[in-house]
Amino acid sequence: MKNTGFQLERHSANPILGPHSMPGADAVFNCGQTMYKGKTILLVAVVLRNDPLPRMHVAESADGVNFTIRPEPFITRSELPHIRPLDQWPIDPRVTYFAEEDVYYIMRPGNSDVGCVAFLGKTKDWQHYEDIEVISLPSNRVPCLFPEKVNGKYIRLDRPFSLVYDPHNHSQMSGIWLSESPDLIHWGRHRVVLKPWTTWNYTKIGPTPPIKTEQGWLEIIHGVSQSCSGQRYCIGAILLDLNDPSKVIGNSQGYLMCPTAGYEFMGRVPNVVFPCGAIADYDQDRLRIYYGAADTCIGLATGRLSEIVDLCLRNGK
Ligand code: BMA
Repeated sequence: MKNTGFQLERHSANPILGPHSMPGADAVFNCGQTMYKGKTILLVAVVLRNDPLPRMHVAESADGVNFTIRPEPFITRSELPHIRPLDQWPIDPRVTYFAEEDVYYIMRPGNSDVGCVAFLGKTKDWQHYEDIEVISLPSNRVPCLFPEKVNGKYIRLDRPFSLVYDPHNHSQMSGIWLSESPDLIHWGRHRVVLKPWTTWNYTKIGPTPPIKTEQGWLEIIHGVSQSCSGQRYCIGAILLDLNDPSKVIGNSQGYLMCPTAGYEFMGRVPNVVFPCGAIADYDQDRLRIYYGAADTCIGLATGRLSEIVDLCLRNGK
């Protein structure tokens, strides 16, 4: 395997959000991320000390570092009768701005006692949220939407819990799949994109909403491995073909970041850096990743967009 010394750079103000940012919070963590009217918007998962159900709040920032969390939740357990029974642990939102429709789609896992499904919702203005549909059977986690149609179809990535037995290392693993839809509700033509391939991710990998670049769709992923002290979550990247995004054309091979900071080790779930998306500042050739750390707080990590794409292309499939 090709080695890489590349590492994302942690912001000196990390953790930029956490339980300290909101009265009564036990955790402010994994967040969807996007730009709205020049501001950075994070849709953060919040666990309160005295409420058994997480909720999602909007956090806004003019400089991308100092955030204000709105006190009222933006997404709570759905009221819709076809969604509510499946919506027992609302976390991990993945936000996609769909320019053609000027709408922000939010995909999230619906955790429930009959399994984990995928939900679709949307907002136009970050004031009103609308749940739309249940868009997968269980077990399916980590659903996320492409920011534009490809060959006339909506495209999504996700991770079905297809616990495939790997005869080579006697383990089970789950990988990334792609599907397409004419209307965002009905999904089909499922394709395997990638299965776990190496030490830092051999248990499972999961996608985030892709970032368009000239060379391909940049996909920031998480990867999970297992040791005698539990699971470790790292961050990596792959590059997908622009016209056939089921085809992997680049791979960072090594991780871009693994837990090394104190706030990534110490918390509710130690040893976790977890991305739900990334923001490309094309004019500055910069990628910003707001990642959940130890399921407790949020860190900001950055890297040069072109360097990450080059790394994927250089290190290959
Ligand atoms: C995953 C998700 C994430 C979480 C991670 C580590 O399965 O549930 O929300 O950050 O586990 O606990």
